Amino acid sequence: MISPVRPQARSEWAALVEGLFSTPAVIPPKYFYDSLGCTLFQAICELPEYYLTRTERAIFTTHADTIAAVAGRGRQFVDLGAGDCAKGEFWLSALQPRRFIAVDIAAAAIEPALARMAAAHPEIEFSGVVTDFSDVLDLGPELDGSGVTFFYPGSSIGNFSPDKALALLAQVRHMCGNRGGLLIGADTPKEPSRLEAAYADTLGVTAAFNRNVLNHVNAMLGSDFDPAAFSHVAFYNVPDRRVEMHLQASTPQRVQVAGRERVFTQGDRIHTENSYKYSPEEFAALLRRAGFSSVVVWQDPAGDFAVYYAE
Ligand code: AVI
Repeated sequence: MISPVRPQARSEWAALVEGLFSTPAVIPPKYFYDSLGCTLFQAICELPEYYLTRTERAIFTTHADTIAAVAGRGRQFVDLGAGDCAKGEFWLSALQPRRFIAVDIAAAAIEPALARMAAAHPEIEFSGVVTDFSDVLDLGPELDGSGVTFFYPGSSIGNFSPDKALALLAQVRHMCGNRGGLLIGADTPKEPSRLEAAYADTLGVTAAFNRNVLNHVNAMLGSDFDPAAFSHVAFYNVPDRRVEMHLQASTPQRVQVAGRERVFTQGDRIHTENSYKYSPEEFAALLRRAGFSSVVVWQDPAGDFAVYYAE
C-alpha cells in the first residue's frame, strides 16, 4: 500500500552536510518533520496566532460545493505533503475520489491515516508514496492516466523559492495531462506584525518546532548540536515577501558534524525556513507560467488566505 520512491537519499545527506558548513549555515525545512516535528506542526496549526490552517479550512468549508463542481467528482486524488491526511480527508465526501494517493516524506505520518481512512471508506482505493518532492515529483507508476486532482494545501508551496515553486507547479501541470487540475492554498502578504506573531507564538511552540530540527539533524548525522544553545528568530522580509526562520547561536558553539567541526560564534544563524507570501494576482500568474490555463480563486472575507483551482 505504501511505495518508497527515495533514490536520492545519499545525495540528500551530502546536501545537508554541505548546508551546515556553508556561511550562513542552512538546514532545508523538510528536516522539521521527524515524528516530534510532525506533532509540533499539528500543534502550530491550532495556535491562535497561526491563522493559516483555520482560514484555509473556512474557505474549503464555505466553497466546498463550488470547488467540487469545478474540480469534478470521482477522480484520482493526490494529496501532496499529506501528513496525517486530515486536510485531504475533508474532501472525501465532497469530491468522492475513486483513488486517494497520499504523498509525503514521512511514512510514519501517512501510514496510520491511510489505514484509518481505508477502514472507513472501503469504496475508495487508498495508497501512499513516501518521497521527497522538494526537487523532483516522482510518483512512480501510481497514477493510472484517468482524471486526477492534485491537492497541495496549507501554503506549503510558500516553503519553496519562487523558482522552485514554479518548477514544482510545472511538474504537477505535466502530470495533470488533459484530465487533471490542482487545488492549492497559498498565504497572502499582510502586516509584518501579524505574520511575525504567526511564526513566533507566545507559547513558544514554533520555537520548539524550529529547535527540534537540530534533534533531527543529530539523529540523522550523529552530530552534537545543542538545541538549547540556539534561539528562535522569525521575521518578515518585506522586499522578498517571505517570513524567514533562523536558529541563532546564543553562545559560541563547536559542533561535530560528519567527522568535521563547525564553529558558530555568538549570534551566528542557521537559516531553517522561508515562507513566501503571494497576492492572488501574483500566484495566479505563477500558475499560468507553470502551464495552467484556467485559474479560479476563493478567499476569506478579510483576504488573509487564498485557495486556487488551476486546470
Ligand atoms: C508547512 N508550512 C506551510 C508552514 C509555514 O507556514 O511555512 C511551516 C511552518 N513554519 C513555521 N510555522 C509553520
